[in-house]
Amino acid sequence: MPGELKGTRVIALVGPAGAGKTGLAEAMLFAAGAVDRHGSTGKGNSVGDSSPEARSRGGSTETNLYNFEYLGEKFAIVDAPGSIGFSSDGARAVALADIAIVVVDPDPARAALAAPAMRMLDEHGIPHLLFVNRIDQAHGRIRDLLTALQPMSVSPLIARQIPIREGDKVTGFVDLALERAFHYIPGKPSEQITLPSDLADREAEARTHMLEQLADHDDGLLEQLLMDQTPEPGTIFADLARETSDNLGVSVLFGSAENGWGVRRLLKALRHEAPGPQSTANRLGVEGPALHAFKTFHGGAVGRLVLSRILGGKIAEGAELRDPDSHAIRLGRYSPFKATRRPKSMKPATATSPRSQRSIS
Ligand SMILES: Nc1nc2c(ncn2[C@@H]2O[C@H](COP(=O)(O)OP(=O)(O)OP(=O)(O)O)[C@@H](O)[C@H]2O)c(=O)[nH]1
Ligand SMILES: [Mg+2]
Repeated sequence: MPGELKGTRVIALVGPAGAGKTGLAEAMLFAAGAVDRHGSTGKGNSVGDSSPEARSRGGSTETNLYNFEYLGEKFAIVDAPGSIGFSSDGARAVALADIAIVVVDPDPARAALAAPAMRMLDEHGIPHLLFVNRIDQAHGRIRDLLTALQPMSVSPLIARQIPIREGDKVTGFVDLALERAFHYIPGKPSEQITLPSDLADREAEARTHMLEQLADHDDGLLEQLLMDQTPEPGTIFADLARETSDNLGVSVLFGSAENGWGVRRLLKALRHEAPGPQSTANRLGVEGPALHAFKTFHGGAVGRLVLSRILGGKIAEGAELRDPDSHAIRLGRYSPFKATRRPKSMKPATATSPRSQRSIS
């Protein structure tokens, strides 16, 4: 499309405190090759939560920002604190994201904790997925979790995977779109295996349910299903992408941030299905270049540092901007968001000059 905005896609991680958002960001950075060690917030060696406050509290106290490239495409992550006392810190940045991932615990008894995040995403019309984390600790059925979560979502939840279990433990998953089974390997990409024969009926039932959900918004697919034809994977993935971008359905994937399980599958889903900056510009009613500030730091040698996302085109240093009340503001020094590295010091990113802007564009 001519004039379509391209560039870094911004992913927000939201959900209850302790669900594993900062851990998932770490796992995504590691799986994408942005960092060479898979740290953990539990062990105090994660890229995010590097401030003394977050380390001693054992949870995020402010929003962590990261960026990475995956298979040649650029992404930034906004990792918002889940704890109520700190949740306002991430709200503005989350509202500017192209897509959000709601990170939840597999225990249905804790499902209600995801309600505030799900409500906020629905209210703002922000496309989102659900990632059921801590699958290494899951005991119950994912179906029961989805039944508990569904009332919190305006759109239907679409299970895209079913678990493979050995005894009580989840040891892998079947991707329902690809009809491929994978076995988790700690610290390594999952290995493809043949679909366990005892899962064949369950897989067929779950896949049919997923396809029927997609057919609610795709007459061609509905016709194929009625005629007992097997749809092409391309059709299924295009429908899944549209369900997400148009807020028609919420894809559900699962895994374990701590073990890196299901994280490459999640990255691939984001790569193929996350909407880009143009959708967000449309959602926010942005026409032409606009700078959206989401956090301001004042004081000391820093002067004023404004973290912002630029949408709608380039903005030069020194440009005159208008605030929502049409007051003129001169843009100071501008510094693009630097590549994420494991922090050497415990300090968050700081600016080098007064009135700096740091932007994701
Ligand atoms: N067993 C297990 N533990 C996990 C997993 N993911 C995260 N954890 C642990 O859960 C705890 C909380 O993880 P965080 O990533 O800090 O959670 P968070 O969602 O960022 O929490 P807030 O920042 O407070 O909102 C840490 O001790 C992690 O090591 C997982 O997949 N399996
Ligand atoms: Mg966190």
